[in-house]
Amino acid sequence: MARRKPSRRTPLTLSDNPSAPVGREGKSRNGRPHRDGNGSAAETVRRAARETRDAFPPRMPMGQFLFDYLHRRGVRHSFGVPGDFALPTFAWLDKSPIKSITMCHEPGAGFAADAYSRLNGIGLVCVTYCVGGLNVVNAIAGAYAEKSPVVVISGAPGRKDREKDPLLHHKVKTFETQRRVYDEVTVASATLLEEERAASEIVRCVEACLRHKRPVYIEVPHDMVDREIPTVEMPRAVQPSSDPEILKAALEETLELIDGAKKPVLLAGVELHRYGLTDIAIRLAERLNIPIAADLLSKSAVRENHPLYLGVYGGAMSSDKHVRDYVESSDCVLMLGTFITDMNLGIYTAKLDRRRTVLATSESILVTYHKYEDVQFGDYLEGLASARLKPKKFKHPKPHSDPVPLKKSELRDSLTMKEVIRVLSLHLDENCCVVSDVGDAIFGAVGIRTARRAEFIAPAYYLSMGFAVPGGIGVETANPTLRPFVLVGDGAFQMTGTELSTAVRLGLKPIVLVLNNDGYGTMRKIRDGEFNVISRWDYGKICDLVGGGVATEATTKGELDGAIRSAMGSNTVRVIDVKLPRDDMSPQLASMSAELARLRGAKKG
Ligand SMILES: Cc1ncc(C[n+]2csc(CCOP(=O)(O)OP(=O)(O)O)c2C)c(N)n1
Ligand SMILES: [Mg+2]
Repeated sequence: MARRKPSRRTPLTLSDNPSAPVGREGKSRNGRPHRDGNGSAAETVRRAARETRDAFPPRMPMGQFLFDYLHRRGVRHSFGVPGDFALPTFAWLDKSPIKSITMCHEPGAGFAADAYSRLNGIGLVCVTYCVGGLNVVNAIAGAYAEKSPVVVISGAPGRKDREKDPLLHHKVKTFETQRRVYDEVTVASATLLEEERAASEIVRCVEACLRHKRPVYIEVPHDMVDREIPTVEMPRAVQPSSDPEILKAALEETLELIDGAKKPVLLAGVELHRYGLTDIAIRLAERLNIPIAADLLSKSAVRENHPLYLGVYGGAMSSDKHVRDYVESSDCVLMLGTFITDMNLGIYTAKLDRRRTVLATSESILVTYHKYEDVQFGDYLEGLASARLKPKKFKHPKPHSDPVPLKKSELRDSLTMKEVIRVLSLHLDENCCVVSDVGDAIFGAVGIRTARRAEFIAPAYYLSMGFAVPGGIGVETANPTLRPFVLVGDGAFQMTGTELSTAVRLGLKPIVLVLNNDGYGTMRKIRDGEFNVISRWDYGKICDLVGGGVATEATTKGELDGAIRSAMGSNTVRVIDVKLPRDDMSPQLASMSAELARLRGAKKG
């Protein structure tokens, strides 16, 4: 623990982010061995208790052990595309209890597995060597950046094939190329070239995935996967523990800060959801009677109609002015499980002073200027929530109210992003999951305020276009009771919209709102040019192409309302081509661009 005296007001910056990339498996950023992660432990203990009862036989074919192990750790579906080097592995997948889903293109498989993992706690992608594996790297990079636990299995040239380093198809440079690329976007990797070590390598990678909530890579040579290997026992999850002295010191300093503050606020970060700790954070806020704000990545972690819920904070990108005002004038901001990203800070427009912030994550606990390591996030939260706390005086500046229903007189009004979000909010409930793509979909989604709790999933930090349509497939596969509401720009739809074909084949029923503003709208706001022009598609025709689903167009509020209502009453894929004016944008995108222009102007002056 390092203590230094604060000298003057220092803003919280991106480099304060304790959730920045960790070292590879087994090492922390400072090179010291990693202790086990937090909330994952609770899950792992539960799973281990349930699943170690039936030990593996002493020897098993590698492919059987691999998929049995993943199944015991919670994987129920795999997303991928086969290839010749991967076919023997796919044959084992077919025989396993895991259902294999073939997607149109590997990026779609990666995005689907990412969304699936966010809901299910672990997910799986199966692909072939390099042509397939390298196609998924971008999606897996996103999963790494946003802490989503995806296992990537790639078929590969055989052990025998590698002997004289021949030029085999799909090989890039060396036989290690793909694994080395993956080392940049995973916390553990293994190539299963030895029978004796294969089982322990599989266990090491899968456990690292669960522990760090980040992707891992397992390469399976085609001539190894049928071989008998000695198995290992399911590891018994050890409950990781905090250093009691350091935990005590971290709690004391935090409680002192809270005690001396008049208007603390809790920023509920995405790790609360990933590690299953949201309820403890809510208990803390309730006992203290302080408001809770979310950020874009963690939106929906706390139900939005909770009496203490303020809205989404993100500097100029905040959902409402009162959220920004409250958080930025708070004298104690408790950031619990938050990733400090430029998006969460509203692209540098957030104003948070380090002297009054606590930033607690699975990596470390930062209380103002002091960093505490060897403290488990869960222990720290529990310590805070069960401490003697004096409730604060808090009056909600804008208590939750249900979205205002459409008036008859406005049904014929043409649509804007703001109104699309309002109409959508009228329909969402706890059976819905909004899956947002990148573009104004994600900025606009900040303004979703539902009467009941709805899930929200988006690549809100890594920001890769093409996430939402395949992401919707991952969501509904992980939880068939959830109806995905896919918000996707016309540009992003042109990237992965063909995955609706997979949705139709699987009998899924996403409701896809193509936010059609004729091109790369967000880019146009930043810098316009020919490069922002894309072809005009007749988006509804996708249903003819993929042989299923029903398409509608919406140009007015009434049409959109009717289309969503009809979609919710149906059991098929729905595509709504939402016609938006070319120069329209959500209030969040408008205030972001205005603030950025002001900031730049101020600098120039
Ligand atoms: C894979 C990928 N390529 C490029 C970008 C850069 N980019 C961000 S938003 C955007 C335009 C998105 O267009 P559209 O999906 O139509 O949404 P709109 O901005 O019009 O709302 C682009 C090209 C990106 N984020 N991801
Ligand atoms: Mg567009």
